[in-house]
Amino acid sequence: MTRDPHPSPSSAAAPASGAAAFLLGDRALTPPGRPLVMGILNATPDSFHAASRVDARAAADLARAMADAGAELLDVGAESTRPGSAPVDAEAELRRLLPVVEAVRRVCDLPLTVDTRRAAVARAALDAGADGINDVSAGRDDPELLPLAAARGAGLVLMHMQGTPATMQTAPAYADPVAEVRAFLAGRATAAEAAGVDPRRILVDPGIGFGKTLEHNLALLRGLARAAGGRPCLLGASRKSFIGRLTGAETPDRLGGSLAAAAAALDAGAAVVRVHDVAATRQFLDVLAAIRR
Ligand code: HH2
Repeated sequence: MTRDPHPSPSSAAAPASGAAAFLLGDRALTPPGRPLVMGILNATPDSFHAASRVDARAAADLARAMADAGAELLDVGAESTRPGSAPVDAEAELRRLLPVVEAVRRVCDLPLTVDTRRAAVARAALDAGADGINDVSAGRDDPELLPLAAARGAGLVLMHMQGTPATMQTAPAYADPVAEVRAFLAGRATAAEAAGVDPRRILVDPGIGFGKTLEHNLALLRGLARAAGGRPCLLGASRKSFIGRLTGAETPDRLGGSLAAAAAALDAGAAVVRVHDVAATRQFLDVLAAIRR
């Protein structure tokens, strides 16, 4: 990863070893021949992986530990979007999120995204030092979110989801998941650009587990590069239920399967992997990338 407070368009646009460079706020990030590792912090009482749940005090410790373990970005969310989850109201989301963003910012300067579908929440987090917005609704839930990202020069993750978290696993259906996710992501990226977002600030994400069966998730992991359509891509597969469906393992025992998904991200030239296990993922990717070189 290189950090350049004054990125030039050419340095941000030059692809490095397969994965495209991108901007997160004013930071130019260049994947070093493998996906950058983004650590997950959840300011929630109910995120599906209990070890990712933090309050402000625990967030400072976890952020520091993740930085020491080799995290290159962090993502903080305050609303679980696991299958069957109900939305939290904006006030509660902000009450949970802000102290955690502030605590993370006090202990480390890593590039930081906030996982929210709400412009008001994102605005407050950007004011508190976040660099980007990770929107699992890809700008569909709040019409103010794309204009906010544009106005603030924020990084923007646009994720595919079929349905809503409350209902998405009821009966997901696709004729061709890779082609449909690719078309959706291309359309949302175009919408973001139309709202004024710099294309170098956009990452796309197939949304593993968001309105997908096991077969849909596997098709997207196989077809990740095609689904991304040439844009920098983020993959979030860490400890998700497709690993349990394949292996019978419960959430605390899904690290091995998560690393297999990280290998798929490396092979597809993904820019970022969003993970719960920073140390193991960094070591895995560093070694696998060296072998593949
Ligand atoms: N997955 C989760 C949440 N946010 N954002 C992106 N861009 N991509 C993902 O795959 C993704 C995401 C779900 O994981 P987690 O945050 O650990 O769980 P929960 O939603 O239960 O808090």
